[in-house]
Amino acid sequence: MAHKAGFVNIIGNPNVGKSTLMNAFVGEKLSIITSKAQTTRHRILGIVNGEDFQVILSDTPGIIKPAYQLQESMMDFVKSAFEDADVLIYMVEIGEKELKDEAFFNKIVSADIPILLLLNKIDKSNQEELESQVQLWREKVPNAEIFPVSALEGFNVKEVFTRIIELLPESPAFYPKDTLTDKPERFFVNEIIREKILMHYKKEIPYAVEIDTQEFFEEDEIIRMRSVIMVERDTQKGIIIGHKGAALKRVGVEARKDLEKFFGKQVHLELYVKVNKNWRSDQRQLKRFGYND
Ligand SMILES: Nc1nc2c(ncn2[C@@H]2O[C@H](COP(=O)(O)OP(=O)(O)OP(=O)(O)O)[C@@H](O)[C@H]2O)c(=O)[nH]1
Ligand SMILES: [Mg+2]
Repeated sequence: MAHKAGFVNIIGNPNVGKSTLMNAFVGEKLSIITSKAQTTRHRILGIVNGEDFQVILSDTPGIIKPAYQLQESMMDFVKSAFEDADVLIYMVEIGEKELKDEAFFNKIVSADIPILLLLNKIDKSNQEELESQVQLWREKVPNAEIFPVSALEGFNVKEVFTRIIELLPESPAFYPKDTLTDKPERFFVNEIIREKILMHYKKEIPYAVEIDTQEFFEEDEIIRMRSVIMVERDTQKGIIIGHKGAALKRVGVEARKDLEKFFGKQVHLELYVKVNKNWRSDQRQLKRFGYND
């Protein structure tokens, strides 16, 4: 059989389960997952390699109307995912009625590449609701093939993968066959720490935070890391640290456990908190943190 390879890009509203799906395909926790919207801020590649195929998946941020520069950059990642897709996965969740951005939606319905519309979280649904939802999306996106799935429970995930392989063009691999992602180690350190921030702080705090891992030294027995948690204001710094440092300590302990699992090695993690006023609206800073590239 001829070798197949191509880009399969996952887009959709925030919180529908895009990252859960990518991790399920790859079999690794490459993308962080939380119950909060706008968990994913980057375009993250997850590569599945087989003897005669290479599927290059892209997880992307949920589609929103941008309110500040960081969100503009997030939506640029989504736009780029339209440009190089061989197959587009449009993920919606049970009960969802429309994509929040009409321009993106119009791009999907007029796309000339195969579209797989994945109706996710069907584990939360029943037969009757499922049938009416499938009907609804069939009318809205007539150019798509519809698959009801549960990314969380793995329902229909294999079947979708088989269909992806069928749809991929014949092509040699784009990346060496042992490649899993395009992101460097420090990126995953940042993300694992940010996941703990999303989990443990409320309201605007997680959205005002960016992580900058400044040191990553791998020794024989241990990896030593030093990361800065950046916030926009002094009051946010106080909240992150918490009474007698307890809140920050919890983030550190939980992140270290996950980092040890991710890297398969003992980890020493030093965390600092720094105020960096308005980093979310500063083009130069955003570029430094890997947005706008
Ligand atoms: N019940 C159920 N929950 C799911 C399923 N897939 C994902 N979730 C949950 O939905 C929430 C969001 O999942 P994510 O994978 O982070 O969603 P996302 O689309 O990547 O979100 P953003 O990155 O914020 O755009 C998490 O709490 C997941 O556990 C599913 O099939 N069933
Ligand atoms: Mg995500």
